[in-house]
Amino acid sequence: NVAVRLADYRPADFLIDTVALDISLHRTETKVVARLALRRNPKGAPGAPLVLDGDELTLVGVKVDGRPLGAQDYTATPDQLTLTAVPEAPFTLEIETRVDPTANTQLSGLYRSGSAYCTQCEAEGFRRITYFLDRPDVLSVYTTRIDADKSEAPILLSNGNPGETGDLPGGRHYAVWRDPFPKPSYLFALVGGDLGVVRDHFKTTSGRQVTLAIHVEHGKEARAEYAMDALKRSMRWDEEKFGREYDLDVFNIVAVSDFNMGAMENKGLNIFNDKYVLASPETATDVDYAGIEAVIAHEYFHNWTGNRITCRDWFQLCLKEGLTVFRDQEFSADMRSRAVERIGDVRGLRLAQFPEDAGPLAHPVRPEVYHEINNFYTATVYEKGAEIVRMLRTLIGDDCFRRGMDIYFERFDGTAATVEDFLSCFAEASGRDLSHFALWYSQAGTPVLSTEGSYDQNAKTFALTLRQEIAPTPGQQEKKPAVIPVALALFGQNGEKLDLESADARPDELARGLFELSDSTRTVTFKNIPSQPVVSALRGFSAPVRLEPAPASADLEKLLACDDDPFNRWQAAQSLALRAIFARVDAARAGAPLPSAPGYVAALRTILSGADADPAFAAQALSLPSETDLAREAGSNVDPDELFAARFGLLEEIGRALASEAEAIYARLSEASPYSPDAASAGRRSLKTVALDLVAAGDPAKGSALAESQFAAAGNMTDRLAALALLALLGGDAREKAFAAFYAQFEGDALVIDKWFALQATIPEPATTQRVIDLMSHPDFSLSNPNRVRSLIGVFANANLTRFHALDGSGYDLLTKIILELDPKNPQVAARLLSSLRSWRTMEPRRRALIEARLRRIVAQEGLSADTKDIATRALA
Ligand code: HT7
Ligand code: ZN
Repeated sequence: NVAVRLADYRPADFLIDTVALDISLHRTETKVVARLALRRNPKGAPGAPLVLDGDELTLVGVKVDGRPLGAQDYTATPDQLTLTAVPEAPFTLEIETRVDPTANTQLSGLYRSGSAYCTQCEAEGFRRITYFLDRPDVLSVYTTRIDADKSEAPILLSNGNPGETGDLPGGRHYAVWRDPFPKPSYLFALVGGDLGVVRDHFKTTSGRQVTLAIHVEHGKEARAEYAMDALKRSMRWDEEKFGREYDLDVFNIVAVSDFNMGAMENKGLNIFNDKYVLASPETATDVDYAGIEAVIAHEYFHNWTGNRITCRDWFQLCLKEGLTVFRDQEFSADMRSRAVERIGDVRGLRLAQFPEDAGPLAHPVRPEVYHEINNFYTATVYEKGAEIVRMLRTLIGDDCFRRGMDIYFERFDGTAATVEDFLSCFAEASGRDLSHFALWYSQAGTPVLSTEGSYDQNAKTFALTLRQEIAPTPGQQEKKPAVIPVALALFGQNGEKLDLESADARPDELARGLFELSDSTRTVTFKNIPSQPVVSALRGFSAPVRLEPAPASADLEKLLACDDDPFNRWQAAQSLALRAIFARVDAARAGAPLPSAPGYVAALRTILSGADADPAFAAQALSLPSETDLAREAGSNVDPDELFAARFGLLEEIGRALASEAEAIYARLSEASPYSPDAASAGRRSLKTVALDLVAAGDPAKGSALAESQFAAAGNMTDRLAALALLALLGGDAREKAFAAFYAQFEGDALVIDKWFALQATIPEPATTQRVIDLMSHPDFSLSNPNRVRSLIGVFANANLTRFHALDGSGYDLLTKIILELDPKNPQVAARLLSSLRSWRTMEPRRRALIEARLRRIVAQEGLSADTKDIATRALA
């Protein structure tokens, strides 16, 4: 694939005002007739030929203003249709193509999922349906007529509002859909199939009645009720928080089981991976429920941030994705616990985005070049993009932020906008020059923020120096200081919060406890500080940076006890845990006795004893950093075996020390109550799981017995899966019995069997690699289904560090073989799987060499897709 550069952006040479699609669904030969009303774009190149994008298309015929064109009038390949001589006045172009949905294993364009027909057009899937100006700045009004065999596809859906329907000869029928809102082709969607439906209604603030429908596999209707509830709550929330109403008469959601990502925000017709729609207490965990709520909200919120205002080009992807992630995070925070949501979001950012930003795939939130756009739906664009919007709100304040959003909606509605357009609204609302802040969009890499304090006993002053540094990233050797909002508090020796007084800061900074670092360093000297204070920095994770080094252990213990910022209380516990684990790693390397961690254990005891006040928070604070967290924090020379041993050793120490407290909590929280997915109940269940894990860490036999009975008696999937996860870790007969019982109970329920695959892939034992290989031959596994691939292979590669990184290279060999087999079928999923090797240079030398050899083998593979080649090439650069 050729490089596409932001600097080369030019407006399209033609505009397409209306699109009339006539689609006759057929399993292998779907007929597509597209009638396009075209005119020259006054902003385009005068006299330029009309060049339409295609991808694997079979052209049947072309007409201009109703006149069939001869072969001399155009050139057509499966990937492009060029008309050199077109009328200067507006004209209609009719194109007839054939597509084969059954052969479409890429799941982009028109394809089949089960017995249904569905589409996925973002980013460049529409060109797999018909030739088009398949770019987000060409906005058109669509009318779609679909016809199909009535028994095969009684339900026919597309974007917009429903129009005429009727029967046709030969057992076929048709439906017409009209979408009055101009949209880019990536938001087009179509579904045809025999599906069950759950219906509801929503009345907007201005009185519009909207019919809501969620279409699912027959028999699964009851499992869509939570999604429907989440949808209604999302619609209300967007009205209340952003003044945004829904704008069509209907809102349809369709759940399909074959989907490359989580869901898609097509106008009025969202298509979802069924994992993010279907839930029942027996089949879905609390984490699944929270995921459904977040993804339903996310796609719904795109109706304004993405659809009504779309992106000028794919470099602006963060404009819709970062902003919409920010909005869905805020929604979840309002629906659940704000503190726990923030901890979860930051954990997600550190898990996926920090390694991306620190490795060979690092790119700015708004990239400047891409070879394959599908590879830029990344944690950087989404999650770091959301953090930028959050920082903007932090810097200008809630009121200015809301005013800026109002200006954005008002000014750019119906357009394809840019990051500059977005920022201009906040500059106007706040009166601030945001040009320096805009660097967050163009500069890759995670800034490292450090604090250094110096207390003057005589003057009663405390001088705090903030410093930032950013390491070079691919293609960006020189870095400039970013604008970093640093939320700060100082605590006295007795845990009291100190007033902030200083001549070095603006009054609003002192009042808000929010200091802007926009140069490399800044020193603020605080007055009237009675004794050496404890610094709580980056409160609420006020910027997506690494704070290094963590405060001294004594300070962390104080913060854990007294900080009124729950995020930093949690962070203090994590930092203590990291210190304790790395002390064990260092001792093991030196052959020294392994140090214990009495301070950390005592802190955890305090958390346990106060856990009832906020069980969800306590569960987070009591949890050790994951092995992946440890690998990231180590940063170089990573040996997963060492990290596993040190972490496990500390867990055993904690489990033994806190056995009675953990058992008591476990017993108390095990009292039976009916399942409810609300955040408070989920919080209690997560604390119960942490308590059970602690009991097992201290006394595996006791833990195993408790897990076995919890597994057998569980009234919901959260408890059942938590018990199974523990049994999987503890091993032995109990494990195999439980896995067999689980399978027998849920056989045929693919989303639940995905959990069964995933848990087996995480077992940290040498036999697991062969187990994964064997499971790939299981009748329920299929390389064609992305959810299966992610559950078994994705989990093995990303969450089982010791086995995936086995020193004999067996884990890497397995991944390589799968990627090469999957790549011709579904390059998007293959490329994503390969991204699990992105941090290969942080491994210790033997593993590094093993991975490099596999990456070279992949890149040398003949016929490799553009998607996988792009990731492999950049990973090796
Ligand atoms: N905007 C959607 C992105 C998406 C996607 C991108 C590439 C290939 C397949 C895809 N499916 C969905 C989803 C979202 O972020 O809301
Ligand atoms: Zn999105």
